[in-house]
Amino acid sequence: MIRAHGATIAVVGLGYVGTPLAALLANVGFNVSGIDKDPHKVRDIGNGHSPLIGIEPGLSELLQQAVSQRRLQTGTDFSACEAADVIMLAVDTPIDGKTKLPDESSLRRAARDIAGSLRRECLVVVESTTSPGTVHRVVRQELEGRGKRLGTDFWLASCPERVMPGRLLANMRACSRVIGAADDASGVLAVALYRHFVDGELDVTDIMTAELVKTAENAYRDVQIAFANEMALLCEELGVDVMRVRDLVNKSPYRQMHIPGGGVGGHCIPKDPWLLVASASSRESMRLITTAREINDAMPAHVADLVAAALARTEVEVRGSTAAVLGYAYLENSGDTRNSPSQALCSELAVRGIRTRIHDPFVAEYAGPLDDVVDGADVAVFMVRHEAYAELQPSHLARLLRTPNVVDARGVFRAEDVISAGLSYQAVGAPLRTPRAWEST
Ligand code: SAJ
Repeated sequence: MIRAHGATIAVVGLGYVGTPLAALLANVGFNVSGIDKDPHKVRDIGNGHSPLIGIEPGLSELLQQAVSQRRLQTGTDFSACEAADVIMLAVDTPIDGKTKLPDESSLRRAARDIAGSLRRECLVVVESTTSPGTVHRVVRQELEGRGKRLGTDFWLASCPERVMPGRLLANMRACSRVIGAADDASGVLAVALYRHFVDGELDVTDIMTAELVKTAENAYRDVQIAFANEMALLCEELGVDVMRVRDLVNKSPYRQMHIPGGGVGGHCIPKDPWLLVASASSRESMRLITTAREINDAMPAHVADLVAAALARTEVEVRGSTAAVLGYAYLENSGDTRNSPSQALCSELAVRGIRTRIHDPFVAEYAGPLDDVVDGADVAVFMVRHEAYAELQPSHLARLLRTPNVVDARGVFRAEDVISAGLSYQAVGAPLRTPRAWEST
């Protein structure tokens, strides 16, 4: 059935993964039922509209085509699973904000609902990123708990997504995928399924390995970013430009020093290291990965310190001053604000008594005129390298700011351009730069 497109597929969870996945599966010829607990998402997608924020090239067209060809239906109940040959789980797998422990409630609830609806032999695939060991401990347990038998009533695979906002469909088609299979038959079926829409390699392994690969690839990136951030802090102390250091380090073979900044946001990198750590017998044994998280999570507070220091050098009182925060998304040219470092920065500035005004051209709530946000502020803090900011003239900022301070957490500007406009310039990872005219005073 799977080989011949005849299969009926249920996609559980219509978010950043489930929505493009359902559209893509319908587009390659499967009959797809999208299931989500949110009736608004069900309605929007059922009408061919994507509920996702940000620009996702090709997604709206795919959704409209799938719905018009009646290959994609949506609903909130799990009855669609009864006729499914394949059920794909793409529900959220968050961590608890305080304990940093995995919150498996969505996954367990979805697995339980599937187990209650299973009426025929079915391949169950978990696309959600899970802490190593979770697919067996939660999904397989719920299915077998209802008397379903692996290899007879269901097959089981874990194929963690590798999407990126702004490139959901492109990544889903192009990226190689790791397929963790509970047994050989599950692996054969999962490969047959993914071969229909994945151009990348399909690497079959066991489920635990697949869960480890996914969480490790993101923990690895987080550690790389933390290294860059720690180097930035040292370079500020030593009065050296970290980006110059990075350029020269990366000339050495096999080096790939990442870019320091105002923090690490998004839906993957801040979360997946904690999913990985949770699989260890003790969190204390995972010191590098947990320390990297602490370093990256401390960057917004560091930017707040740079802002307070910039203000302290001018005659305004730090407490009661105003900072214009430019960029609220977690990534350049994106409207995605999940785990935004700018959110943490605003809280840190408030603790220091500094009022904030926010601008972001991609976030509807903050997409008003930039001049209104900067006009009369005591410092302009650039947290995201949106294209619109890189095109800004520092002289324009100088005309608007009440006190001439720029703090740059994302390498938006060249220091020379900013100080020649009469502004002080403090970049993350570089010494403070001030206009030459200030040196004589
Ligand atoms: N960041 C830095 N310095 C860097 C790189 C990123 O501070 O050198 C910050 C970004 O500003 C952002 C956060 O880290 O706030 C995450 O950035 P990201 O480029 O990793 O973007 P994400 O979160 O969308 O990551 C996704 C991940 N993909 C999957 O989970 C499938 C990640 O593994 C990928 O490496 C990344 O996309 C990508 O670049 O494809």
